[in-house]
Amino acid sequence: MKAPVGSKLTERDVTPEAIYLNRRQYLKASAVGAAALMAPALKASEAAPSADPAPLWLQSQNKQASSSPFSTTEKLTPYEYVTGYNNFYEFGTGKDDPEKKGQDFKPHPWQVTVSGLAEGTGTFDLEDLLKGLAVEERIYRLRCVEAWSMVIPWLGVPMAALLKRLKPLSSARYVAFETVYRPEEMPGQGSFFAAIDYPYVEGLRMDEAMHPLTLMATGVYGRSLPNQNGAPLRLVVPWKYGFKSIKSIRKITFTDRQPQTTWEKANAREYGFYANVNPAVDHPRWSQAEERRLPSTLFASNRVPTLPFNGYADAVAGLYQGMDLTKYY
Ligand SMILES: Nc1nc2c(c(=O)[nH]1)N[C@H]1C(S)=C(S)[C@@H](COP(=O)(O)O)O[C@H]1N2
Ligand SMILES: [Mo]
Repeated sequence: MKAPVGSKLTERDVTPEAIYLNRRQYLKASAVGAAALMAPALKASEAAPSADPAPLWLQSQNKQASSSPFSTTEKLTPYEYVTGYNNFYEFGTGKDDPEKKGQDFKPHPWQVTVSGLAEGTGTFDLEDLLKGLAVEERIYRLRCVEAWSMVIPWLGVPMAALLKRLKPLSSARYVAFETVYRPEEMPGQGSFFAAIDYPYVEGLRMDEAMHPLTLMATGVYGRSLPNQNGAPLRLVVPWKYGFKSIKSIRKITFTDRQPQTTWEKANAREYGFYANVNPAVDHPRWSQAEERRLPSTLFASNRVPTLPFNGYADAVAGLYQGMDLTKYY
């Protein structure tokens, strides 16, 4: 296996979770309440691991992250699982393919093309797109439609802050996202037997995209995103199944029509546009009532009940008032 681009260490050599856990101990010991919440989440002395291959501007923006009151206090899923058990079919369908086969992918330099119903259309360098936006740490549950889940400490900017600077027109009712298409760096995209169409596409209703919980992630576990987690920029929508959280975003399009999404195109009966986590609506081939909270083993399967909207119902159920969620799954 190759080391990450621009470094001699592999991610596992640097045990960032140890750094992370130390910091949490420190936060607990030093202060409580609002003051602690406002403190920078990452101290200079606890810099991202040296394996972080991102450009310095991004490392430094991520390092200034502040903690968020939206974070869960549940036990974090270990770094090895967050970065070693992934779905990123562009690199293969095995859970360890993205880490193993994703290391030749080059997420820098990066540009994002914005089009459609907005004033701020054009192609932007990632640095300019993110400039001046405050990064937050958000510890969220991630619930995959396959019925496993993790607790992940993301870094990122509120999607609303990013989209507002693109000045969407009032006629924009949806926002669509597209993953980069680079078959030469993403072996799954070139595969003749690909399970899904590429580029991967996703979308949100505008009010979902602007919701305060919706994050444009730029990092995880105190460092910039590893390739397998969707470097350099990926969506995180914690109340929806994981497949909505599109990785390595290259295009953003504002539109007045509900965008097509990859998994709906692949199998509309099994995967809908909304994809809100819902224990009451089973997948046609399995129950969604419970999930395996990773790590789970043969002896400790770690089953926990799945909660409506993945536990974020208080914050988001209002977005779907009057909608039949068995129909709009
Ligand atoms: N471009 C792209 N984005 C993607 C996927 C993918 O295959 N390709 N998989 C999705 C699925 S099914 C899940 S569960 C999450 C997994 O994110 P993680 O690997 O960072 O935990 O990414 C989502 N985003
Ligand atoms: Mo998923």
